[in-house]
Amino acid sequence: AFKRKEIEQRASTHPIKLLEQSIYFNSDCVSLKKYILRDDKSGIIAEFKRKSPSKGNINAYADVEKVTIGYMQAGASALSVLTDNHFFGGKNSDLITARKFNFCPILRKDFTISEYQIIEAKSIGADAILLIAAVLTKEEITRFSKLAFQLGMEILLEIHTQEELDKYIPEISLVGINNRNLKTFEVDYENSIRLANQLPENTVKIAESGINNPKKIMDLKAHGFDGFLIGENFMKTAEPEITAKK
Ligand code: IGP
Repeated sequence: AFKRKEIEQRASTHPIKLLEQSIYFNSDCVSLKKYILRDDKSGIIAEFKRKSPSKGNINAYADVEKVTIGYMQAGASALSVLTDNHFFGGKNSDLITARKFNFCPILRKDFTISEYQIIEAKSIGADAILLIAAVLTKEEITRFSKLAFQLGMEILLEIHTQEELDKYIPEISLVGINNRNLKTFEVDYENSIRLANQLPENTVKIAESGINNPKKIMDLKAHGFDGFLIGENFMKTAEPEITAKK
């Protein structure tokens, strides 16, 4: 509910007309799918995350420029930047800064529940947005993806359960399977592998959350995952950009 309030507030100070004048709104996006599938890259989407509901403070005052440049130098395929403030301490300006200093796909990580946020994502320089099946209807997923595609962005659809799999639509080519249950914060890889096996062959499969060592990446890769979304394991250290290199 407060997400809606927050959006309403931003919509009054930053109306769509203004967003549409941003240079990023009028620029082409970089394809997340292409970068994940490039074989000279790790498949890792490195996430900039200041705090989280499960862990509290992770690295509240981290420097976006330093961390995101370091992530890319360490071999990440793409970046994910949290812009939700309430739960994750993120802000739109974090993504804008990441955009200024990096040429690579950037995923805007937020709880997207309205069309306004999709236009906003494009205007701050995002190449892809996350849609969380747990909080959206299939109709909303269809409508929101259509708008994102019109703006040249891609969708990463996040699922965690069998029921959420029914909200998948074939227009979406990237599916994220969250290893972590957003309600209990429990991490379950078996669940992710089971769901991945049920996705169409041609979807790009991203394993999300709780990944904290190279062996897990190898395991998940062997089970058909193409991409790996990693935040906390990098961010919890004083120098996330150095940890990512290891
Ligand atoms: C990253 P981790 O455990 O590596 O920090 O997880 C990412 O998967 C996680 O931040 C995430 C998330 C989300 C955050 C997955 N789905 C939805 C906000 C909203």
